[in-house]
Amino acid sequence: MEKLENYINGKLIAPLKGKYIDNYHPATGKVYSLIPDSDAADVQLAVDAAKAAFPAWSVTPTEKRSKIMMKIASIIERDMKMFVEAESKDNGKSVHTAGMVDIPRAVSNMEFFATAIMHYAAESHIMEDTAINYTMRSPIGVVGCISPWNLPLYLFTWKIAPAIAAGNCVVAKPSEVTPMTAYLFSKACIEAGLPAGVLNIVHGLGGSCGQAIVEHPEVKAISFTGGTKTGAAIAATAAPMFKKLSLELGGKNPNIIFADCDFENMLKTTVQSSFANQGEICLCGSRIFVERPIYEKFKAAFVERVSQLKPGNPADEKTRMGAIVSKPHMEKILSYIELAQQEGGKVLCGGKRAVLDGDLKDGWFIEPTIIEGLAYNCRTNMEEIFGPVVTIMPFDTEEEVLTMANSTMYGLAASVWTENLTRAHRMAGKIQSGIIWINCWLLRDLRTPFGGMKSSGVGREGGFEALRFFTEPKNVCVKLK
Ligand code: TXE
Repeated sequence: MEKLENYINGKLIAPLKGKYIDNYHPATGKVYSLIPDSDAADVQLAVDAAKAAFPAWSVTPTEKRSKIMMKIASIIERDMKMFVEAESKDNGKSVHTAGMVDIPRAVSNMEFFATAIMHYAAESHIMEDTAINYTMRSPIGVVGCISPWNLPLYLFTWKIAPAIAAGNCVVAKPSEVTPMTAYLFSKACIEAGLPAGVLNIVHGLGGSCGQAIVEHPEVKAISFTGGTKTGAAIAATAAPMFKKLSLELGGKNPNIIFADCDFENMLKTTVQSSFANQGEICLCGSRIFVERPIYEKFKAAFVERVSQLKPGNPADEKTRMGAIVSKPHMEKILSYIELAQQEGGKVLCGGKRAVLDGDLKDGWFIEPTIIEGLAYNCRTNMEEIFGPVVTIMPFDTEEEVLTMANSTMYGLAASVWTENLTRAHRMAGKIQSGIIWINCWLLRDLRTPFGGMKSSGVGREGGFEALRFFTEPKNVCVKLK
């Protein structure tokens, strides 16, 4: 049984106490590797290494930092097949999704911030002939990056890349549910010649290893992506320690479809925005609102299209619906399908655990599920399910659909489908989300501010927003006479 190792001070090492956690293969439900069950002592080693590396790394010329990051990106690209298969096996997602989304985006994340840092300049403000102000932006020091299981390497690198590009040294913890590609990433860092201690990856549980990172007094900023509840727990620890916090949390995103939409394009994309990555993307559109004149037409077409989406072997190139990431998460999703029916919902397709054959018979698969007939403000429509489950509801007016769309505690993303430009802009102005897609979904420009409002998070990632988060600004005012 393969035992993963922590990556600390440039070396792959075992957890100090020699304790390990089972790592599962979602498609078979079986343990296939072990990961370090690290604790505060391992985190201390990582913080010491990061602290020791910071003085040199923070003054390393940006061109040199950039070159090493580009080298890491090229190694991932060279070993694309290995990373794709590892991601698929670890998370349960199809090799198609890992190969089209996760790993290429991890490469893009490294390349984007390796180049962004070369163009990142600070501001100056001239007080006529009295004084010159300039803003110095320097790296913070040792920062913590904690990432989730749904897009493992994609979200892991989305944090690490800007952090090290800006000259910080990192103590990172991937999800204990999907540690494999972070482990492979650490080997790529060693091969690329990333100096020891610049990045340290400590594997382990959130409550012990993750908590130890968040509460460590020498970790000056925390960038977290995960559940809203966990985000609140992290904020409760970090806020009184005045740490910088970036929190990318849950979502319950509306997908608003007007009768004048480009129907075929909307339908194709809505299948994607509902069930991509088994619905385990915080940006998925899980509440679908359809203008009444096309509600029945949409319902029939959507059910017909989704009924063809069969959960299959994630390792098969043809599979588009993989396994759910863990048994507890599969049970959580199934419990929400149960709840929806108790709340009066009608399952139009799916609704059950899918049982495959052969060695996948114990795998964690759920049929893509569509439910109608629910009140817009019932629990099923208010709480994040984070699986292949969507609800559909008709609406009659813009005011009505805006009230329903904005009624949850979340505010991450939304899609609006209409050919009426004025209406599109009007809706975008009134929807309470950090990201709004008009006639598209998951179309991403890495320069844009990424994140949500309300209980979907604090702060923004992406582009110069991320470099601003990972630097400390200082205003210097120089009198001229
Ligand atoms: O996330 P957690 P989980 C949502 C989704 C899901 C729910 C819980 O609804 O059902 O969150 O998922 C680490 N201090 N999203 O359990 O617990 C943990 O080890 C420090 C949306 O996977 O938030 C992991 O590395 N760290 C989300 C990371 O936090 C802690 C994507 C995420 O774990 C910690 C995933 C603590 N006290 C789930 N507790 C999105 N926005 O995309 C846990 N961790």
